[in-house]
Amino acid sequence: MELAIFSERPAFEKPLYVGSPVIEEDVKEKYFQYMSEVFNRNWFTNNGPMVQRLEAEIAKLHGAKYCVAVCNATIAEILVLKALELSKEIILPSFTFIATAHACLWQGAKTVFCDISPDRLGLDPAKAEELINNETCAVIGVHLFGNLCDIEGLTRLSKKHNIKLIFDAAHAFNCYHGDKPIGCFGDAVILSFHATKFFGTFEGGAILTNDPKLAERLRFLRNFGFRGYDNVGFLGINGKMSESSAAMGLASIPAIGHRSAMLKNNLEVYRKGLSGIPGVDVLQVGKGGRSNYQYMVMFVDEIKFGVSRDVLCKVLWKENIIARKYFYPGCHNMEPYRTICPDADKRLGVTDQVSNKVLCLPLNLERPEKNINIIVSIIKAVNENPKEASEWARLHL
Ligand code: T4K
Repeated sequence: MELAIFSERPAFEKPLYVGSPVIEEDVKEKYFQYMSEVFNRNWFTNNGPMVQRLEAEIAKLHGAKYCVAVCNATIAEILVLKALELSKEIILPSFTFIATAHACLWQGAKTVFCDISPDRLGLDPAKAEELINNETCAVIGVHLFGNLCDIEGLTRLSKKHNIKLIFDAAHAFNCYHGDKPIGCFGDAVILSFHATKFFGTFEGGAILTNDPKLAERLRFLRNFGFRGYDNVGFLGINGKMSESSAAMGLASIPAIGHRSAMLKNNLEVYRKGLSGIPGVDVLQVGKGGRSNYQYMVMFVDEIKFGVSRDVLCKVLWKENIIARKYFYPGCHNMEPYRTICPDADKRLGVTDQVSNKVLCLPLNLERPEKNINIIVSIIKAVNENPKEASEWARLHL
């Protein structure tokens, strides 16, 4: 292929985004139907019937006794930490979206960043154990990109040291560890229903738990702390999910099987196309369980590929392929963590290596055989023309 950076026109007329929602026609139809019910009922939020139905469906899908729906996963995480009164040291990966760390700080806890294992990109339990002391109150395992972190290792660790175990499962809707859904593990599991997620409600999130007391407390906390009318029991917040979001969730549930199959197929097209390009590796997903295949993640080895991940990313953007470096540069390299955890980088070798190589590509694409193969051919062209690509990137800083 002629290197497209030499041409004025981008390879795609419209930008292709990572996490771009593709909402099926039958989902849209069902959503409008549900919304007409909502308008007829004239009940729009505050634990409405749509929210309650969605909670029941999501709890069942994930093998959890309770599901508490909220306005987004960040608030979900803050509420869990608050409900469990976790305000000392919390061990978490730095290789995650910044919300995981922010939730700890909003709750007044100390963030202790721990390294990840290179295969699953999840918290390394052995390294986490080295960071446990008398102040440690919890560990947060993050299931990234539809892969699960080491659930068994972290469960053993939390039991051994009697600390809480929370899973940030923002990317793991409908994922399984072995033959068990993710809601069977940990003290609480947090889901995100952001528009860019596999299962979206525009904005939204939920907490799964098997602990009735925790579920009850979370319900009060998401509603300002009200315990019935005229009585507030503790410091709560407005974390409620609207009926409109819940309607979108209910309308989307029947589509999840088809979505996973479509994403899995697209991932396979990428994998085949990219195999054989030196210095490019595609993240394996779904080993040891079930994935939702929500992200296409690859790693670029600068020496073998010929140019850096950043140069490749820049060329892709020029072609309207809006690749993302999730989760570069790691939370510990961003404020306020860079200031409050200045020594964290000394123990985050794998995190640094991975975050300097990672690149997510748009996956939710129609006509994958055509579109993904165009993306692959651009990556090949960069690999075959490293000098030209680097020079172009240098001039377009
Ligand atoms: N834990 C983890 C591990 C997470 O990844 C996240 C969120 C959370 C916790 C917190 O969940 P929430 O509180 O959000 O429920 C995006 C999402 O906003 C965020 O939810 C997500 N993770 C993160 C990985 O991605 P940004 O800052 O990258 O968003 P933005 O605006 O750059 O959009 C991402 C891409 O999606 C772009 O390429 C454009 C495209 N897009 C976006 C929207 C909103 C669309 O195509 N359509 C849309 O409607 O954070």
